[in-house]
Amino acid sequence: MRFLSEIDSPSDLRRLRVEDLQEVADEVRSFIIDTCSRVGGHTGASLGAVELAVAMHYVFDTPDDRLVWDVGHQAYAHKILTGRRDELHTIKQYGGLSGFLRRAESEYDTFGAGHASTSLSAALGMAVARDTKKENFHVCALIGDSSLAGGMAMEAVNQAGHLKSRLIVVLNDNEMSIAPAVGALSGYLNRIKGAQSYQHLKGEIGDALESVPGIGERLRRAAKSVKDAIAAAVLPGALVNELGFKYIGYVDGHNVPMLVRALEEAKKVQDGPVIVHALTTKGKGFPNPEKNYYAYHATGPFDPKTGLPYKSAKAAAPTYTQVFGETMCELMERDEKIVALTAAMPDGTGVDKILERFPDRAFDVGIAEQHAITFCAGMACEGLKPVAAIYSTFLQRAFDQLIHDVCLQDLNVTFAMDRAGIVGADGPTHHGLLDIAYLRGYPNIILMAPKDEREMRDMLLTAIEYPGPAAIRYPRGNGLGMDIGAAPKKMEIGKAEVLRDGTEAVIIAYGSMVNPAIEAAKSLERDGIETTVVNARFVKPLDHDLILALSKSHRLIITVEEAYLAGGFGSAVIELLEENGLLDKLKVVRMGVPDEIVTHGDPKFLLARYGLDADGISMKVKECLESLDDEQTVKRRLRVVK
Ligand SMILES: Cc1ncc(C[n+]2csc(CCOP(=O)(O)OP(=O)(O)O)c2C)c(N)n1
Repeated sequence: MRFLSEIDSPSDLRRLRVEDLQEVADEVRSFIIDTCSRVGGHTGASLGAVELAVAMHYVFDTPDDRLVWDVGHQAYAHKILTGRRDELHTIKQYGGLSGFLRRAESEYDTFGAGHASTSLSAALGMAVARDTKKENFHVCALIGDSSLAGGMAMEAVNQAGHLKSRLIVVLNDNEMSIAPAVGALSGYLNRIKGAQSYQHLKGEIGDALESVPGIGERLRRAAKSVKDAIAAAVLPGALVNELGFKYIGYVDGHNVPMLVRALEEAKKVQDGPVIVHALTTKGKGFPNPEKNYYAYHATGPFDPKTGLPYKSAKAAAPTYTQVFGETMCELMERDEKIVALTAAMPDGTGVDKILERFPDRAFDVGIAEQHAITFCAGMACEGLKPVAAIYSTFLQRAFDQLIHDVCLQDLNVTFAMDRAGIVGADGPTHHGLLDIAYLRGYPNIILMAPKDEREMRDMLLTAIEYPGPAAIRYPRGNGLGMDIGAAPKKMEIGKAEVLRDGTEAVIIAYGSMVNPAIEAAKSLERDGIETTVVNARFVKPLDHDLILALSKSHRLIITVEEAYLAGGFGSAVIELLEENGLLDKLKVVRMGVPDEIVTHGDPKFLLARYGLDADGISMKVKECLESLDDEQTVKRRLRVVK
């Protein structure tokens, strides 16, 4: 590495000649491929933005000038150039670099990200703060073509065009989201690209008019307005101008000198926002990209020569996502009112299979979770049965739509919340730990979580057949390997399942925690402690009768959930006991995630850290029983002393 080993900060980069920058980009690209082939990561997304990162750090005086990256998954080159090169191999691992941007990680990460479409709002806020404080730095946001279509980004465009604050927006247009980009905006961007030929047309018409011999001033002015009128009619970039943005482009997003020139031009725009439209290729430089879906977006470790993923040792059980997709296809076959929806995550949610099989009844709405939910509400008003498959963390975006448009109107919409719980390597922005709390507090909706993939199939049918809103949460990763051959059955709503009977304590587990609870109970049995284990199935409505009965026959209840404790499943149990005046009659202990940010890392390790595995649960049961014994001994002693 002729240059890269000497670049420890962007000021080292800025000492180089423009002519050397393409070679720097090549070195950065090789470095990303080498590192990601060993540890995985958002390889394709980051490879597409290498030249952009080099040019932006060259042209802007970072960190004084502010670079704001949307999502942050494409920012590996940015990390490499800002002093984190030698740590890149730790990315997404416990204690290592975040896979996204974090203000705490570097002064060059001006705004934390992970969710899409935030960069323009944040950058505009910074620009306005700069103007208010009479400071004079540049603010430059980088956003992908799909994230630009997100509602929030559009809201920011609207305000930016109105405010006329100095703001540079780099559009990283690779025509891809995780899957191919969808929507009318994507078509619009394609037409801008086609506008190169219109530009020629515009030039030719203008030149022809101007070359008329003896042209007077009026005719020249008329010629100019004809030229502009034709240009406005045929040049789609005009829309950008109408919204108050200047437009520079398009530029080859892999040509560093050209990008440098475009960004230098953008810096000169003083009177409002400017957009630099860069065309890039996702996975640029990835080995055999055309053969390899892995080039696009994110990868696990792969062979750097072939680009192919290393084979995993044994065929694992199907994932919850796969079972969801297959079950939906079965149910949609039987009931033509069922429709499915994803917000830009067709393969992540299993909706890809549904889109293939039922292209007219499945929708990818793009990165538009808010719209997605109200769109479902509209379909439900007309008697369809929409199922929105959205990760727990991204559904947070649509909180008000969920409440105001779906629950308040008691509409039949099913929320299939994939990646509920600790997701692991993607970390705090992606953990799905809040959905119980954010859904439990409002009437009408029912909430459930399956103990395994077979139960998920039954819950899916139950939710779809339920006439109001219903949500199912299920974790990332493989199911338990259950036989899923039987057709899904409707379940009784609000009914829990007793899996083991014991005398000493009750463990009431929700969803993904049922299996560890059973394992814990088996290990406790070996130590002579008999516990009752309940698969709660529903947090709303709770199985009141069962929980109240168990609270009368046991002295200890332990609730376990893979979610934040605040407002979670255990809180619901405590509320029930409190309402029935039972809280002082027994000990209730909640296990879950405390009030802290859960970092990134191996999910098994993170779960163990919070005691959310068989060992953690059995230890907690023993600890609680011991403390109860101590309390009772003390009470007995106190009685004797009295
Ligand atoms: C609110 C939200 N929804 C979904 C995602 C998942 N996601 C991460 S990156 C991505 C695609 C982004 O596409 P684009 O903005 O074009 O950037 P590219 O990856 O192509 O560089 C999606 C859908 C997310 N991060 N945030």
